[in-house]
Amino acid sequence: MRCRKCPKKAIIYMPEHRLALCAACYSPWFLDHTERTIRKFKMFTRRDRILVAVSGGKDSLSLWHALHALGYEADGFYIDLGIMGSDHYSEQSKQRCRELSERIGRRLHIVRVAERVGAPIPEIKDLTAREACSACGLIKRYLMNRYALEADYDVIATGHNLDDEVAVLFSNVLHWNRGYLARQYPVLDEREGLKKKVKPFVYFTEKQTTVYALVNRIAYVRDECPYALGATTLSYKDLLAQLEHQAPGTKRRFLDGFYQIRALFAEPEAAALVPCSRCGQPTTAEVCAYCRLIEHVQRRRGLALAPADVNTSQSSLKQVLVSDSE
Ligand code: Q46
Ligand code: ZN
Repeated sequence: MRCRKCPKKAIIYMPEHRLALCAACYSPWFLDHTERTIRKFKMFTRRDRILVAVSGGKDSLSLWHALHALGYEADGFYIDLGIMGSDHYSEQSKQRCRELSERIGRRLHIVRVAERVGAPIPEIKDLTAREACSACGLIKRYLMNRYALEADYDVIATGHNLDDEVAVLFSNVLHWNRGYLARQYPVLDEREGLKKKVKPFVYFTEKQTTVYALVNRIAYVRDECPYALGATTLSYKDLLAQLEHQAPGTKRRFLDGFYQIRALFAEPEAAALVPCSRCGQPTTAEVCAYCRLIEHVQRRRGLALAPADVNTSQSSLKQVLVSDSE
């Protein structure tokens, strides 16, 4: 098959766009589509400072690379979860992030969960009754938001792709999770201490972000996190892949159709956010879930509470957090 834009051999055919492209024509197409999504949802401008949450995987590293290539001011933010496994997952992931940081000349901030919470994710899982992903998700959301606030970034960007978003949407519809449906959107505006969050890759399939990483020789971690069971999500992805195969464009239509009616799920009154009495970050309770988790972990470990995370003022937090940067 030939490239639609030049006589070279195509490396990818995208049936949903009825488009075949060669390696040289693929990146310009991909960047153009990234830019269109950013504008469509008014995600950010070239005056904004963007913090890209990078995990070492293909989606987030491709996002960082693409935003830099488009001329945006984008730095990386890596959370070291302390997950080892047989392939030293966290170490490898961090290394891939460092490599891209050096290559594009943008700053990579690194925060270690073991230092902030008092234990790495595998130990937190053992010390609490929580699933690894539940604790991990809570910690990542908290640290990302707090870091973006303390280091004065305007927006947090994540590499969620179309396959992720559609599988989550499918699951939320299947279970009528109205609260989650209300918040499933490529842009969540800033409010009461919560930074703006955006997903510029929301219209790209996993295959498309992989091809972008390969064409641009971005080294990424291919292994999944050992806790990524995801059996249910994977079965949804398989099901949706079948539907997409039979009728290309189904996933995109499903997602766009939902975005048009999403307002139906808006909660009449979102719970008011107040500053956590321990750390000052926004929460609906007196003490936020992150501070409660830290207390639980440190009590179980018999440690004294870390001054960096509990009962500290905003100014000293800034020092503590920014000192982790690399
Ligand atoms: S990193 Fe963390 Fe994921 Fe690993 S422990 Fe679960 S949530 S699977 S994106
Ligand atoms: Zn708190």
